[in-house]
Amino acid sequence: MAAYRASMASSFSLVHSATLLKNSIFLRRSRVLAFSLHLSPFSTSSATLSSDVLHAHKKSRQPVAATLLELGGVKVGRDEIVKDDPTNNVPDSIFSKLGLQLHRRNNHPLGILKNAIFDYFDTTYPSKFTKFDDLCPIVSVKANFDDVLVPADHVSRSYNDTYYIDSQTVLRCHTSAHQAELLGEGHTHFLVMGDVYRRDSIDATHYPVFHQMEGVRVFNPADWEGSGKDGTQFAAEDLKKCLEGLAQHLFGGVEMRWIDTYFPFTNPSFELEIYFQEQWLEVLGCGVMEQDILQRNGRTNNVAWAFGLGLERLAMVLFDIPDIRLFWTTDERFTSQFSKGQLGVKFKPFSKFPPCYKDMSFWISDSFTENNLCEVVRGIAGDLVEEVKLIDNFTNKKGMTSHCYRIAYRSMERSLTDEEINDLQWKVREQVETKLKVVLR
Ligand code: FA5
Ligand code: MG
Repeated sequence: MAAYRASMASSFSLVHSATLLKNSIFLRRSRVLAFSLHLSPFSTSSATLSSDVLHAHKKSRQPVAATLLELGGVKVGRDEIVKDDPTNNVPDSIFSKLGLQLHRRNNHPLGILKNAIFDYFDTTYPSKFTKFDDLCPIVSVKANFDDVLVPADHVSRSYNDTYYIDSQTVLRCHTSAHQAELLGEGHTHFLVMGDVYRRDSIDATHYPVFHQMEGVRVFNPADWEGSGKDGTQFAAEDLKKCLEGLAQHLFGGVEMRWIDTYFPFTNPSFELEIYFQEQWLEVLGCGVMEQDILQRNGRTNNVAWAFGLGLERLAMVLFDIPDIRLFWTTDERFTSQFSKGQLGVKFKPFSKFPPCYKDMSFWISDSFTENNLCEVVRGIAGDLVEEVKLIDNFTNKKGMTSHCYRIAYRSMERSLTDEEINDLQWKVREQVETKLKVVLR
């Protein structure tokens, strides 16, 4: 950790701002099935299915074909996760990421960051926090949403935002899916690190699989009595102190600010933003846990704080990683730059290939959503797609709405040929028309 300690004394600055009440799109799910993922950190499971792997650079590690994932002794087949059923919306590109557990690789930026966060908690609160990093990402709707009080009509529950295996089972969309279960088991201080899944837009900071760390700390009345504060105020202050300390530990000099926000499971709720690449980047959500969650799990007289931190966003800042897709590359020119315990080593781009832009205009249907479009594009282009951006939007006199999207194709590893891109774009146009019921212009 010496590598980043050096900068700690510099420009740490915190701007407290109580502005915007933004509605965050988080997710969740419920019971962990009776198994947990136990793939070797370098297993690529069914990675042969994903187009990004098919297009991988020659030097890359080759995937091992497998149709079964071993989940804590229980074998789960692709057919149980990717089903041709209206209650299932998990594509092969997502299935191919299950069980990879990038956060359990000590030489991967996400593993290095996870270990550094664990270190911070071990040092600051010796022997206090129990750590989990291999809880199964397949959870119940109850665990993901109900148990953390996500309202029945909340947008995060929709098929547009969450990957459903069936109507009662999802791929967790946040690590908060484990809060209730762990509280119910009697844990009062815990960290949960895991892969989470969301249907989302496509750009440099959004990817449909990413990693979160959940933290929960429960207080007893004795902790806050005598402080002159009520339990909520005490917990909120402790939470901010803890996370500011973590940011100091990881970054030293970085500009950040607190934003008041809303989550169904905390009140008050906050987000921490870090200034990166000339904009404010939201890196975590947190707050004082709703009493209902504590009470339902046997903690009647307690107060707790909770946070959910996005590992990729933090790692991008720490390691200077410009695009979230890089976390998934097996190109040695990326992987060889990182090693265990080396936090804050700056990534040196091995080469920069030009992007290729393709525009596509169509009349949308009522059911059109950008997430569905992104899913189609990813399904065809995999990690060759860098961004999908709405660049024009108008409604004509007849009430028909036209959208124009610009798709940026760029490989992180090699140059793409015109022929290859035209072929991808052709397939995208074809599927957009058939699957999304839009009319191309
Ligand atoms: C949540 O997921 C809440 N469960 C966090 C929380 C936990 C709040 C406990 C309160 C108490 P949110 O949707 O904002 O919140 O996601 C948390 C973080 O995950 C974000 O700040 C961001 O860093 C990261 N994140 C969200 N979506 C993506 C994405 N598509 N790609 C990469 N990182 C993402
Ligand atoms: Mg958010």
